[in-house]
Amino acid sequence: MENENRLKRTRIGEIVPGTRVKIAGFIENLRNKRTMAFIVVRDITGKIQVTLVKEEHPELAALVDGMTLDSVITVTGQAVANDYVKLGGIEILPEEIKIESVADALPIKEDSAIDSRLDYRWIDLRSEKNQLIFRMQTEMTAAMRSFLLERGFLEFHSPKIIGAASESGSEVFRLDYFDGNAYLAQSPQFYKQMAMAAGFERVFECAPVFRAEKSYTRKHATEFTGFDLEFSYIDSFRDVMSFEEDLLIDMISHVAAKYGDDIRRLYGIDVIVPKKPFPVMSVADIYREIEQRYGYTVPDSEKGDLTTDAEHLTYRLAQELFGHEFMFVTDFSGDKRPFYHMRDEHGVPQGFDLIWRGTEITSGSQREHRYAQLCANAAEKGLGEDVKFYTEFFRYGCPPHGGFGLGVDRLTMLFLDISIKEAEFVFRGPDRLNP
Ligand code: AMO
Repeated sequence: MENENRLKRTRIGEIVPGTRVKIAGFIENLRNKRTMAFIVVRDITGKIQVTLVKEEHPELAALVDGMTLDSVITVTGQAVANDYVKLGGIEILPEEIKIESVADALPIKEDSAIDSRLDYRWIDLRSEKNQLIFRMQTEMTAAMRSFLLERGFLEFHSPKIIGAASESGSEVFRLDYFDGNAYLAQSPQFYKQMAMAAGFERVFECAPVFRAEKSYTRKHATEFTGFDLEFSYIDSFRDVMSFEEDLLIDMISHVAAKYGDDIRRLYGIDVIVPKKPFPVMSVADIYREIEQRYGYTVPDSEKGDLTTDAEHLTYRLAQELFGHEFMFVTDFSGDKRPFYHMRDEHGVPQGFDLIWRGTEITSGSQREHRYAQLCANAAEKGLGEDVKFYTEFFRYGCPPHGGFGLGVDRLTMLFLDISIKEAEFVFRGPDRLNP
């Protein structure tokens, strides 16, 4: 009995036939026959069949009668090779079974409507297909984190409760803060730049971002995870673009190596490692090309920026002209870009968006680090007092710098061709605050 207690749990994917094991997981399938019972148990690493000959273990046979699908059990027994067993040719012959938790009948199925699935997200997430989303996402952020740490970046943690509406003021959530108000950060932008003024030189953060946007699309959430970085002593925003290319190539190579086969098997999508350089086009050139090639004319009110339709067509263009999945877009008009982007002598913002598979995944730029110019840019946008705490960062010396923000949920959805509702662990949208 002492030995029994000491047997450690083995994850199903790590079972070696010919050994005695203890496994635990959810009941995926249950066939309770007269003389035999077949229980398929699932953990995050795989599935295995437990084969019970009832005559040999009448006490276990009685337990099986109380089992339901998705109940959680622990099984101790012998792992044996058996060519007749479909699941990896291994089965467990049980000596002991413990029912850890009995499940009620499940309220959703894999093909239930997305909103019902989100109501019961923890059940929805039990499938191999959905768990792959988060295994892949873990590889994505781990690869980017390693890439940056190897290059001397500091990981920092900026506040999410802030005293002034950041960037523009229109898209922030306001909350009660004791006797006054506070806001939820819509980007770590100002704090990334504060770190540059602090002499940190290279920083990144992977953290929640809040946007009070009433958008009901495949790609908008009110809370998402931003992967943001910033670095000093650049000569141009082109340095920032080049850095992002290297980061993405490295990250996508890691995802392809670790999960490329699973993504193809479960989602039918190839992970394609992009080549450097990524194509670059100005907004004006893209508009001209998509008008000529696809007959799409951007509405006047949107001129100088990319609409969602234009983003989709930009993907088509990237493939037709360059055989590439990515496209950097530059030369946006000044009134469509934030005041902290550096402008050239013609007033053109020194920044970019990056489009992958037809969706924007990044905005970035060289920042305006000269105090007087920055204040002038802010004033031009009518943002005087609101951003004063931020412009102060630049009064006491600040290196030239730039950076970008990547949407982690957007990257995830584009890898797998799913909506952002499925790409987030728990989606937050205008109508969704639960669970
Ligand atoms: P931007 O506002 O473009 O730039 O945001 C950066 C990236 O975040 C993702 N994103 C979103 N993802 C899900 N739901 C949303 N509502 C949403 N909004 C944005 C996108 C986007 O490209 N401070 C700048 C970044 C910088 O210049 O460093 C910023 O926040 O992938």
